[in-house]
Amino acid sequence: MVASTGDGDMAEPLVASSLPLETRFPPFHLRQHGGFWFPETLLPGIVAVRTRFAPRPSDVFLASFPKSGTTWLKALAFATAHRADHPPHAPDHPLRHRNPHDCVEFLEVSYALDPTADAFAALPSPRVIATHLPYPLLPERFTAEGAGCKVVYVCRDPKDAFVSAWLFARKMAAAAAAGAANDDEPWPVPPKPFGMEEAFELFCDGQCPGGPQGPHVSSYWEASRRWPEKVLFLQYEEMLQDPVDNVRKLAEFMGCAFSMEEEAAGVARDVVDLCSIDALKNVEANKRGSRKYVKNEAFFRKGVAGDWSNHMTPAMAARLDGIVEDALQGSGFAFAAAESA
Ligand code: PAP
Repeated sequence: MVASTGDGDMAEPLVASSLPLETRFPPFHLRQHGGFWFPETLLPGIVAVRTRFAPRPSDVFLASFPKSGTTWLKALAFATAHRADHPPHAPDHPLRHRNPHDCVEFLEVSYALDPTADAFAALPSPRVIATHLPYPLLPERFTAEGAGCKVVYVCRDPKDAFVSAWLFARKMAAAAAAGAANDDEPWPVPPKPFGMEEAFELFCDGQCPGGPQGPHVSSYWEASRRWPEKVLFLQYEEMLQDPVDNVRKLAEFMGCAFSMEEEAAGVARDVVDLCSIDALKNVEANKRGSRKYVKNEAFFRKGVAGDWSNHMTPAMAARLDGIVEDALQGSGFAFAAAESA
């Protein structure tokens, strides 16, 4: 697989097969690029984003390390940005019929599907677009000073992000096994049980999709300190504690703060209710729909803080906390003391 690095026509092509390879985190082969691990199939998209994506000053990117609250943030930001056209209490609201990942697409996934097209060009402004890319790999034209674009980042306690990622990977591995049994499309990583210990070692070493988590988080934290008007840094656990206040923060940052009339009418609360995990779990498209590699219901599991304690030993928790703490050292950000469910 060869893709241009996108730094101009003369740039060296990026040869995926020459990048470090990790084959143990199912269901995709991972390749290391720019210090982070990505599904190999995404590399052409990651490269194409840098050359082809044409940012608009009104764009809002929703960024996250995988399994940190992306689906929820997509729903909240979409409902907030489009509330004039789609009031949150409306029975035909898109989020009552569609999965949040269909309302807000991933930049690099879209370009990976067709690196020559710009699927986002047809979207009306303001566009809300998601990414799992770390800050240094965002397109330069997007992050450049004066570009006007904004980023909302959500981070999550590493232990809960790990447990969520491991269980999600197991579901995808099971789908891979079923696909292999049906002699469907071949899966890159041969299906086999994905044990907790193996997953944990890989996650601790950063050899997981988007990994390592610590540098991913610190890249956005530092950007949010440097350019607070451009990068909003949210925490999943704080969103769980006070979702309405976080939606207000989100709306204000996106340039569409709730008016006094909206506040009086409880619109922020309506957005939160529309996007609650229980409401989304009940949407037909989320109950029965599926995507290429996984059922939509897999995006809505527990949605709580502290579920790690049902899966990890205290020693594992301390080890992972220590790894992420070390990575965040000197950044000025630290995850709050661990909660258990
Ligand atoms: P992604 O990276 O594949 O897009 P992402 O949405 O970031 O996944 O993470 C999924 C987690 O968010 C799941 O956590 P869990 O496995 O610990 O339960 C999922 O349950 C949780 N989640 C999804 N929707 C919501 C929501 N509306 N409110 C709170 N948490 C949610």
